[in-house]
Amino acid sequence: MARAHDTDLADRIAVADPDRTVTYRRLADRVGRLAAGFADLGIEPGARVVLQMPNTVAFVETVFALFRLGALPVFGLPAHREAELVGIARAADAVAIVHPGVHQGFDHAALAQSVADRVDTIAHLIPIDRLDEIAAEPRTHAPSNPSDVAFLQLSGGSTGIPKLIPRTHDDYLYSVWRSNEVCGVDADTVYLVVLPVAHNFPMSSPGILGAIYAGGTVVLSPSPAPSVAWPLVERHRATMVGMVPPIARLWTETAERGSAADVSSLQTIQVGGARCPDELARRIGPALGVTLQQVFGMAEGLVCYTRLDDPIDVVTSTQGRPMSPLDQLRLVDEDGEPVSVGRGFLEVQGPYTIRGYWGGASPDSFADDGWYRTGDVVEITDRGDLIVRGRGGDRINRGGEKVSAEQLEEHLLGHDGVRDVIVVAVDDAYLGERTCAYVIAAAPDAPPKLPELRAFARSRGLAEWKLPDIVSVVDAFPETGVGKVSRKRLRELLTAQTAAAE
Ligand code: J2J
Repeated sequence: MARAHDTDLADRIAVADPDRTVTYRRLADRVGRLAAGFADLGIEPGARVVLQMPNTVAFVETVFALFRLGALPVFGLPAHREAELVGIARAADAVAIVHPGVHQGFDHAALAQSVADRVDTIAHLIPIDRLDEIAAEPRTHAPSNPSDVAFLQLSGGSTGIPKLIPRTHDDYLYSVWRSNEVCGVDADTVYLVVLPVAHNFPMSSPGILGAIYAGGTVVLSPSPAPSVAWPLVERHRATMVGMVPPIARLWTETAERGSAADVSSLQTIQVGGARCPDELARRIGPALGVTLQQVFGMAEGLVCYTRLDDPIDVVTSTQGRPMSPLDQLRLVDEDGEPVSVGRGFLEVQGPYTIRGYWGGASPDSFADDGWYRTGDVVEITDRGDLIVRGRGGDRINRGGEKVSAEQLEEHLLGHDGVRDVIVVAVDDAYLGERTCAYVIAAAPDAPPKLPELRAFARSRGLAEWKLPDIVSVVDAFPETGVGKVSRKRLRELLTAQTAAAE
């Protein structure tokens, strides 16, 4: 892998956003000063700090400063609201929240304060624009052990009690290093971030850590919209970008219509987070003049990539194969028994896949021998490539953002007009899946309406993407055929009924 010599690196651009451009020298200096500043506040090695930060240079500086100190960033998202942040902060016993103040018209300072009011361990609320004031004279901090937990990621579709994912320095670095090899990342790579940067995909596949590890450049876009992101591609000559399928569709259609922006520097577009329809996959390369790379990954570990030199039909119809020869996969049926056909629920173990959540949450997510149960139904081709066919009905994949059916049901059940509710995924041409709440009304003559239930879920402190898209009022749920009403079985039956009705 081509790496910049250290002497050259100092003056190269490490990170840029629309407002700031920072060289490696400046980044290193700033990280040292912020690490000292966090330590002066009383944040100790091992302490957890919830980040709710938009796509800016400050995010990168803060994450590296916490790493330097040995404190653990907990990767919240700007879209999270009170219910999520309280759950995350409690599960992590967090001592601080770093927030953006007023951002896109929303008062995150007030949100952080209400979280602090409810979570005793929170001692510091740090607005991003006060990071400068905190910064102090750099000093040496005791190095972390490679096998220490480096940070906590969030599991997609967490229920009421969030599943926090403990990733260690060595496991994550291995995944970043291997990703760089597979994705051809080197010192000439200019990696553009258009997804929320705290997601595992833009962090590590190969993401900002891959680009920085190789001495390349990271460019952070505040939005994935072509009108915002393409001028940044042009200005920084971005070579690589990772996105979810709905964004890929938007970029492809914009390019097919003909656009004035020059995006010819782009070499690779990675698409993952949700299933990329084959039809879209075939259009991306020709429309944007790039190599498409499909990525099937998860914050718990396993990441699969199509290879840059794979035959075009493999690239457009599969989600690739594991990045490491040490990743082990097996397919099982609903009861966890091995299947002999090449299709089933995927379970995985390997050098960078976790064997348990933080604090032992959700033990059912792991088989008795520690393998991670992904919940995804996949098919493995003769060549060893994976095709994602779906997943169990507990989680909706809304254009890459995951929604826990169970969590939304719990919240909607709190509404006076709802006697019972089951949340399922319905197919959607743009997002892949949308959220449908089947509701049995408390008063059949006055069933609750969609806007009312959305407003209610919002008032309970849920992120916007988790609010129901569709409400369907029914008199009763289908018979499950078993004595005990299993919500899992009901979700499956309703999903099947909805699909049949389309
Ligand atoms: C179908 N489903 C997919 C794909 C993820 C790289 C890329 C993505 C993530 C991510 C990530 C999919 N086709 N190509 O962490 O490093 C669904 C699966 C999976 C879940 C994980 C990375 N790519 N998925 O999306 O933790 O259901 O990670 O189990 O957010 O997304 O979600 P998450």
